[in-house]
Amino acid sequence: MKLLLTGFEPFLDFMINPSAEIAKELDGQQVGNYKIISRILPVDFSEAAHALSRFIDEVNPDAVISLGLAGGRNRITPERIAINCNDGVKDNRGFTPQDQKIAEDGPDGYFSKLPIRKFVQILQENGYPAEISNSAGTYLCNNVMYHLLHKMNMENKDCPAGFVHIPSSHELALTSPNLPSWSQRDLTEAVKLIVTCL
Ligand code: PCA
Repeated sequence: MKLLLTGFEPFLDFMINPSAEIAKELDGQQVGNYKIISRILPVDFSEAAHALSRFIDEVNPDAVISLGLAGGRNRITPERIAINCNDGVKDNRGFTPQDQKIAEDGPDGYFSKLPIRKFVQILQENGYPAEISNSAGTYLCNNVMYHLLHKMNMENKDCPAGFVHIPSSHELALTSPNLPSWSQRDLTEAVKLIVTCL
């Protein structure tokens, strides 16, 4: 079976995006039941969802995990819910949305279709700090999670799909002070572990 794994390009003052590094490292690997196929998404409100949709149509995955950096969080945080709202700081094209709906006729929110409780359990059992997050924010990560689940819903696809935020890597913390950070190797191992839960 195929798993589409997405990461994001760097954004704001974050010179490296460890979510993209994980995606690149795992691309082509067999993990548990899944062959991982990775793609990188732009931090761009007008493009990210189109890119994601194209990747899903191209790969036709049996599961989708999207990853993003939550700079400042010290643990892996599988997201419980995406909300129908774009708002935030500027994206990589300089666009700053305010109080915008993501899908005019879409529901207010979508719950993750990933086993997020199992993710937290397996991570903790293996010594990786993890916690369910009840807000993916209103920036690109929420936007991509919402679009992912909206697409699955509209196309009647019932497969594991959702979003996981990851903390900073040490490499990123070197250039962005005051960020709690993990080794890139631990970040990648943690993502491999959650894939084995599917
Ligand atoms: N994190 C941002 C967008 C890109 C990323 O990696 C977010 O949490 O919305």
